[in-house]
Amino acid sequence: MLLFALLLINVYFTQVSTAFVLRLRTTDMHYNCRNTEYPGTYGKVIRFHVPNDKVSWKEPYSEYNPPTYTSPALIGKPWADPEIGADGFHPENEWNNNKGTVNRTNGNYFYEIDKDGYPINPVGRTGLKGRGVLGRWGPNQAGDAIVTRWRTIDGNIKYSQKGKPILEFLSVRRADCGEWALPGGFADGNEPIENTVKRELLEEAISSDFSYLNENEIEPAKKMLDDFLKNGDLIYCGYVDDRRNTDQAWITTTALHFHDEKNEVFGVIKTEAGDDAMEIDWIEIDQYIRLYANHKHFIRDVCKKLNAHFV
Ligand code: RP5
Repeated sequence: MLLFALLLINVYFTQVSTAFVLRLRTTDMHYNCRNTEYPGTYGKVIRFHVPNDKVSWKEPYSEYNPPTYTSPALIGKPWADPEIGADGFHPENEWNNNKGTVNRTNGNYFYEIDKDGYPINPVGRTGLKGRGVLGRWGPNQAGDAIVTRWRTIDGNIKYSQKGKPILEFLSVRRADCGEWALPGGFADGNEPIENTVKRELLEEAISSDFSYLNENEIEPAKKMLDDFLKNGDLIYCGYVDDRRNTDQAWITTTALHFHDEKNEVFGVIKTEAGDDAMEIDWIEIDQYIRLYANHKHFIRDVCKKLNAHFV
C-alpha cells in the first residue's frame, strides 16, 4: 500500500515538473542559441560559453566576453537595419513599439536597451553579440502556420491507448539544417502577420499549380483554401529559442492554427515542398516528435485546445 502511494506521488510530481520544465523552456531558457558555433559560419564564429545557471542576465558573469558577429550579407539589404547610429539610423523611439516602419515589439515581452543603445535579449545570454544573420536589431518578426487534421486509418479517426483522438500536422523539412519544422518565415517589412503566415504556408507547403484539378474545380478549390486560411487561431506570440539568436537580435513569432476537421480542404488541395523547404509530410503527433526551435510547444498547445492525444 505504502509502495503504491509512493508511486502515485512520484508520477504526480514527474508530471508537474515536466509541465514546469516545458514552460521554462518556452520562455526562460536558451537551448538552441547557446554553446554552439553560429550557423553558416563553418566553425569561424563560436559562441562564448554560457552555462545553464548563467543564461539569466540577473546572474553575475564577470568573465562574460562574447564575440561580435554580423553577417556581411546584411549590408545594404533593404530588409536589414544599418549599424545603430550609422546612416542616420537612430531607432531609440522605436524599441518595443510598432509605430515606425518596422514592428519592433516582442509579443508579450518587454525588452531593455543597454547604455550604448542596443536592445538586450529578453531571455538572457546567448554567447554572441551583433545580429548574426538576422536583419533587425532586437525582435525579428516571423509567422508560423500550424495546420492540423485528424489521423485516420481506413477512413476512421485513430485513437491513442488512452482513448484520445490523434492529430497530424503539416510539417516541412528545412533546407538549412534538415530539421522538421512548421511552415513559417519572416514578415516582409511591416506586413500584417496573418499575411506572413499565409504567404509562408503557400510558398513552402502548397502547390501553386492546380492543374491536377479539372478546370471547373480550380476556382472553387482556391476559394475554399482562401476561406480556410482566413481565420487562424492564435496559439503563441513571442520569443523563439532559435539557433540564430544573439544577445542583441532574436526571433519573435506568431503561430496561427488552422484545423481541417473533416479533411475537406486537404482532401482536395495538394501539398508540395517549395521555397526553403526540402520535404513535406503530415506528421502524426505525440510527445516524441522532434521539431525545430520551440515549435513542439505550439503543437502541444494545439493538442490541449482540441483535447487530442499528446502524452
Ligand atoms: C523560427 O524561424 C520561426 O518560428 C520561423 O519558423 C522561422 C523563420 O525563419 P526562416 O524559416 O524564414 O528561416 O524561429
